[in-house]
Amino acid sequence: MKNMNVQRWGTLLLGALGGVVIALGLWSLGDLGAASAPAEAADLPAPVAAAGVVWEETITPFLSQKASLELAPADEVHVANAPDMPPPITRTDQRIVEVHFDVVENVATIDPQSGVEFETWGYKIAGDDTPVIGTPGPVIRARVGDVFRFTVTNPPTNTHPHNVDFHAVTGQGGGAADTVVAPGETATIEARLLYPGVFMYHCAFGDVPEHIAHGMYGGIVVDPEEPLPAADKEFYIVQSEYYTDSLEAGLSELDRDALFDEEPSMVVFNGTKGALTENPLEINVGDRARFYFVNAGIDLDSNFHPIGSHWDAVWQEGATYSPPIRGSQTTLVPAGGGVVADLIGQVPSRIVLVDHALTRAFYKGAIGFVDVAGSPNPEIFEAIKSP
Ligand SMILES: [Cu+2]
Repeated sequence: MKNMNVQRWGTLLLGALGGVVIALGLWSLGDLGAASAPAEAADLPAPVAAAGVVWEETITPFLSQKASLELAPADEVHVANAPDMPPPITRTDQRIVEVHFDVVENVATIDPQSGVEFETWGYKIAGDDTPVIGTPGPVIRARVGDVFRFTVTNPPTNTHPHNVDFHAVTGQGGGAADTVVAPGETATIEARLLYPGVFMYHCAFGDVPEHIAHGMYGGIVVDPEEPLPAADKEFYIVQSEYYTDSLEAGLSELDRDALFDEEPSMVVFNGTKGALTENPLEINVGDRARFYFVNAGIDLDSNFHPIGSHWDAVWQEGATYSPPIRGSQTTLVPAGGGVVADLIGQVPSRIVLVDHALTRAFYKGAIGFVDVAGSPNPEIFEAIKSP
């Protein structure tokens, strides 16, 4: 996509030149105004164009003809189960990326410590024998401009129709209208991935909050044409809510009053309470760790914070075409949104990932650990007097 880079920078240059022309025009208008205005108005500074604001007519890539596209290389990985990420897409051309999901309906233990069980619905990689409860669904990874050929199968043993709305897909309902599958049915869509970023997907069939409350969501990462700076470790985390009518051991039911009132009984990372505390993520001192984070909601915004660290870089709203902000403490992730956030392992420690609405972290499950291994660095931290 060398041509695209040239085109993009050309557009930027034209935009910048346009800004200068507008600024000069406004400046000369201001000058004219000053000549005929009362004396006090003449003291006002001349208007100038806002520095650094360049408008690009479009940020979607030039699309190679769909009929000319080949399948992505056989060794390129496009799906993974949380908290793993497939490696970044390194090719520079557009391809067809094929992904096949099976719908999962089962009963799962969503809090192993207390033994709370719940009827969970979700998605799994078709043909994958890894034991998963299907929530969150697998992460998908492709490259902007790719054709995303997605197939979903609802096994005949299931009892409900389902579908998928991809926030990365441009088309009716993000694909939901054309992926409705009753038990025993299979559907396929092809969609052009027009924007890079990290996006939510979810079931959007029937009583949509009910389907999401049972666990039908996940994330899709669309890599930009110009890759992000390399990270040493990458992780996939989904925040979500359960509305159970009980927190006791055994099967709980969906609490519809709590769902209506937007008062979840559990707020979790990666589908079960304790998923990332029983199995901490591991990095080393010096690592840049990147989190592809989706807030599936249903209802709560997430205040994503790494206790004992910083977000070194944050691509807000997961919009990776735009530059990141640097050096943030807590990033706000709306329900139905995502973020790409980096931290750097600076000293050996346990970094605690939380939704910093801390009731959710300490009482409801929105907490996870990142264990940083390596040598201490007293230049950055040391305890001077232990009690
Ligand atoms: Cu569904």
